[in-house]
Amino acid sequence: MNPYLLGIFAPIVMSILFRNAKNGKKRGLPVEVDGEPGYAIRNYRFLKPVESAWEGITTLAELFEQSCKLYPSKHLLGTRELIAREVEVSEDGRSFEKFHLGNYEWLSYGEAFEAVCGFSSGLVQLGHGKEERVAIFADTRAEWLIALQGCFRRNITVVTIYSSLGEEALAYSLNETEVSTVICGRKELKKLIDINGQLDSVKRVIYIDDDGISSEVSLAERNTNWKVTSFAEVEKVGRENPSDSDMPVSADIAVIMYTSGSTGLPKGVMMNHRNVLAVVSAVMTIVPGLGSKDVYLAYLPLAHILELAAENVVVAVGGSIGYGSPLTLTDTSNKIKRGTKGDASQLGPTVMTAVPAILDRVRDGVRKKVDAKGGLAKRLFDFAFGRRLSAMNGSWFGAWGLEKILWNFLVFRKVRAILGGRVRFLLSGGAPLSGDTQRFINICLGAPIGQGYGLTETCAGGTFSEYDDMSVGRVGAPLPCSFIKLIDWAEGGYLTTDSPMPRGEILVGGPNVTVGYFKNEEKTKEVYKVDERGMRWFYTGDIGRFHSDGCLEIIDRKKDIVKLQHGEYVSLGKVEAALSECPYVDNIMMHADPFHSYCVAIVVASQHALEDWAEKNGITFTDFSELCKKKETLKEVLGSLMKVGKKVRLEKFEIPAKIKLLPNAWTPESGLVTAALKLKREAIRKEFSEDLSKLYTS
Ligand SMILES: *[C@@H]1O[C@H](CO)[C@@H](O)[C@H](O)[C@H]1NC(C)=O
Ligand SMILES: *[C@@H]1O[C@H](CO)[C@@H](O)[C@H](O)[C@H]1NC(C)=O
Ligand SMILES: *[C@@H]1O[C@H](CO)[C@@H](O)[C@H](O)[C@H]1NC(C)=O
Ligand SMILES: CC(=O)N[C@H]1CO[C@H](CO)[C@@H](O)[C@@H]1O
Repeated sequence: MNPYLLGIFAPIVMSILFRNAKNGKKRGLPVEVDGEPGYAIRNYRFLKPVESAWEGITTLAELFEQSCKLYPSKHLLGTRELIAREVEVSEDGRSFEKFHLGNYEWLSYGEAFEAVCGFSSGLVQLGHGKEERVAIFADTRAEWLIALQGCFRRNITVVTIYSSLGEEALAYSLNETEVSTVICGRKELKKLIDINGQLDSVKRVIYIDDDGISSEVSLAERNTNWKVTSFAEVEKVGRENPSDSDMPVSADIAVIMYTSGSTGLPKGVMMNHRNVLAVVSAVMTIVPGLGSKDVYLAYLPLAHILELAAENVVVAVGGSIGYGSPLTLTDTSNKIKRGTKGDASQLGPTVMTAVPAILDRVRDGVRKKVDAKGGLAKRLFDFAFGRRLSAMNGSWFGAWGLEKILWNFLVFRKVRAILGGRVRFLLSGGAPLSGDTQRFINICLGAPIGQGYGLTETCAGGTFSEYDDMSVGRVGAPLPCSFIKLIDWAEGGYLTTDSPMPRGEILVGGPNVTVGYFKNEEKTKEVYKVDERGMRWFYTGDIGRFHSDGCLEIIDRKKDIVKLQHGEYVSLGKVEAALSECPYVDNIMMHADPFHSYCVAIVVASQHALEDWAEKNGITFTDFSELCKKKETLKEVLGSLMKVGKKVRLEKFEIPAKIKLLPNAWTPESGLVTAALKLKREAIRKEFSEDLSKLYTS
């Protein structure tokens, strides 16, 4: 047969066969207990939850040592050489710090193992006691992983803290865990010095050598009674005075991970080696063909379980980890000197993790660039994109086979180059990814995205949507290390007997479920429970439903459901999602309580939509915040919300009766939304408490 014809027809035939197979594929199957199905749902490939993918390996320390012995001369940890730090001044006179970064310099597995053993022995020399805890409070970098593994070899529990955590939360978590040694970088050292009066238990600080850190070091030496040592020094002393390792067992606590609670102070989630190893084993089975050829770009916070698990997965298979940062990721990133290379194009990663906010940014960046080019380039892009989209939608007339190759070469190759051109798998987690962005990345990068749903409390275990599942909006079937079960939540109107799909609160069980909250028995008992069959479950507070193929979809959040005065329930999240379709809404937070019969909302106005409306209707104003206060503006926005609400069939009591319009967007810096741009309800309620009560009284 003519090879060209084969090139066109084979993919079409394959796609038909595949599509049928995919549609019928059950990815989650019922767990049968005592012959009774429907107890919980498991991954279709594994009868029992996976605990360790490697025989005889029960801790992360053993897993690391195994890889170092298997791949001694392979690259493990890569860090970019800093060529220069420069200050660029923009046209409007503001100055920006820019980096000129060079090649990756690598430590092999063998060298990394020596560094880990050195650091581990160095801790002993420094006087760090056997049962004391270490905190790592630093950006993602090679030293972070070395320190982590160094601690594991001594059976030391590591406390992790987000580097963006506020002062109060920082002092609280270090104090609660009685940390005696803190490992930090330059800006973190500065924060520690600021609150040193509140840190009763800290005795030693190990700083990672950073350009210009010496001023903070001398400040610490003058103003605190900490013993301040550099990372390199600890490692050197350890190499000169090696001590035997003191390996943990699988039930020993590996990490206490502090997560910001939506209310009040952070909570420390205790994870043992068994928990993390189960998740590492599970993730390994779901990334297709992961092996020692893979190169991983690490830039998300290691204080987040997703990144910690991902890096340990790469170590487990003998891959390489190149370090970067969100601000130097691409050639056009904020801190990259113009004309030099970003981390991705320098490294050429094959596997990456991402949070939705970053992928949204990539998408918007590409769209903007294409729009700016305009003309033929834009038309070509839109055409190619449409052709690939209809192929993805399952149409035979879309761009398959040779046409796909053609568009990839002509159009999407340039987009792929943004992330180095070699990415073959993307792992997304932390928040739900919009279907639109998922499709965009699928098409432009030509790389599948696996999406995870999990929480710190479940050690990132939960569900995972597989790369060949082309549906959007669902979070997939249980991970091989997890069981998932739904239970009735009658108050909210969600029942496991609902048709066509069972609905209810999502529970996660399996070896992945963590030990509980540190020093917080009460809260632990509230959300971790053992059922009548002896299985331990974490109560997520999320509401989901199971599709017939065993995949989960998150549909609501328990905490966000409020009962009104007359007993009607309002799901704040659902209403917000529906009303955000209103053109005047940039962001919206619904508010309801049991003391009133109607809802109110805080709305961040979309500036250009409102200004367009004002112009068309001859409404004059001097600045946008004035426009937001005008009676007629409020009336217009309320009317529009009503219209959208009716269209999507919201109940009357679900549509806000009164609103407050805000002129300024909510950003993570303002503390009102998370880094993934999720609403922080408590913070917003606090900030606008006066406005909210006015809405109910006026
Ligand atoms: C590891 O450390 C913990 C807490 O310090 C201790 O309870 C446990 O027995 C240690 N494990 C081993 C194997 O020594
Ligand atoms: C730290 O903990 C001690 C008791 O363990 C307490 O007295 C002190 O107030 C705490 N400090 C902070 C800043 O929380
Ligand atoms: C693809 O399918 C989605 C819904 O499943 C639809 O909204 C969209 O218009 C379709 N796109 C094309 C190009 O067929
Ligand atoms: C600590 C914990 O949650 N252990 C559970 C892990 O999962 C197994 C089942 O595979 C349970 O028996 C344990 O209780």
